[in-house]
Amino acid sequence: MTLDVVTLLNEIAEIGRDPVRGGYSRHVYEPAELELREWFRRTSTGLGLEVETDRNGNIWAHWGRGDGAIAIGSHLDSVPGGGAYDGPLGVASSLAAVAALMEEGFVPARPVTIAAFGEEEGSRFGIACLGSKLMTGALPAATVAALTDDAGVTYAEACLADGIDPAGLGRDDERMASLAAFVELHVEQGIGLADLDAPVAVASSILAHGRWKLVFSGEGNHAGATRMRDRRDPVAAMAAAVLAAQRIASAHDGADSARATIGRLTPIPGGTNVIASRVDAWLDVRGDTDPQTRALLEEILKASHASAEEHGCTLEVVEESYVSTVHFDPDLQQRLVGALGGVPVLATGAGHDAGILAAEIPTAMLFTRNPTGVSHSPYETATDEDCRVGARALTEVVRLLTSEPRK
Ligand code: HGY
Ligand code: MN
Ligand code: MN
Repeated sequence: MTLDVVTLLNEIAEIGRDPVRGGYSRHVYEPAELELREWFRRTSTGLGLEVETDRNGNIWAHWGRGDGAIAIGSHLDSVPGGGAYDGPLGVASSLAAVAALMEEGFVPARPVTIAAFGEEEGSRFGIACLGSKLMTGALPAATVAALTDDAGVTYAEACLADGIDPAGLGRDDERMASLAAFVELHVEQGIGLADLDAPVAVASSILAHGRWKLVFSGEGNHAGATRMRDRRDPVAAMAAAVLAAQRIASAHDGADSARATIGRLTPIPGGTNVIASRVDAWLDVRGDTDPQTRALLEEILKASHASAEEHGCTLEVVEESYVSTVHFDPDLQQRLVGALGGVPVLATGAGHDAGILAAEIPTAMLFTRNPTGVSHSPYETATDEDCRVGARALTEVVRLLTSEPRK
């Protein structure tokens, strides 16, 4: 059976469209993401793969069973108002790659398994890569089970929607021992390949990155009756922190990579004629190394505390997640570059499940060209031709890695 990556993406093009934000909102265990899970299961079964949902909510489609497996795949969930490619391109390319090898009668000397990891974006529960972090034990099961979404639903409650028993969450030794390597294909989330005029790259590294919740507290009051000098307005305090983050990261983002973003904030209670009593803001900070990222964070937090004080407010900071710089396995990188005829090698500022698995097993990534570099936006794009070139590259990588029997 032939499966074309573009046709596969077209099959899911109407699932989870967001009429308000534009693009797609496919949040883990919500109806759209559940529909994508069913699509992945159905398509995999149709291909003759054996489908299994693990106890951490990751779905696996096995071509052969046993140890020494080569895993490929990505995720199906999106950011709020995200693009069509971030995640699903990797899953669809994996299905197309396996179908192409089956079609030509290739017999892999090792099992191949396609993974669709759960809650890669952290859009519903705040922390990214929950499926892979649970599986590797990078996060304790109890911590994940207790996370809540905006409506107060816990992860433990939400995962029941796909039949996951929260009692089974946690490090999956057996599965980790069965995997020899993981390769994640992803749309590039930058302009590197467009600049190089090349369709596919191999990844070298991921920036260190973390998320911090900043709670600015002041005094709720009346927008008309409260004199300006009497206010303790946390929104004003937060606004100065946003500008400080922008200024401080910009000053470091040159030869080194420094990124700081506040893209999500909630004023409480949130009325036009109400001075808020509190604002929750989430700060995303990234850098080349742990010391550089921590130094950037400290500088931003210093400015944020000063801003809170200036406005008569308090500031509480909670680290919600942190992942150190990832350097992908150099040997695997070189083997992939060689098998693909010398494609470019690129670093990325975006986090991935591959970055979590890299701490445990040889891991690599392929990037498919993104002509504008835009991602986490409805305007994320890739040409049909490049998607097909990417899927063929992944096919060659699977062929390479499964041509040698396991030792
Ligand atoms: O946030 C990230 O870097 C990723 O896209 N999850
Ligand atoms: Mn993403
Ligand atoms: Mn992604």
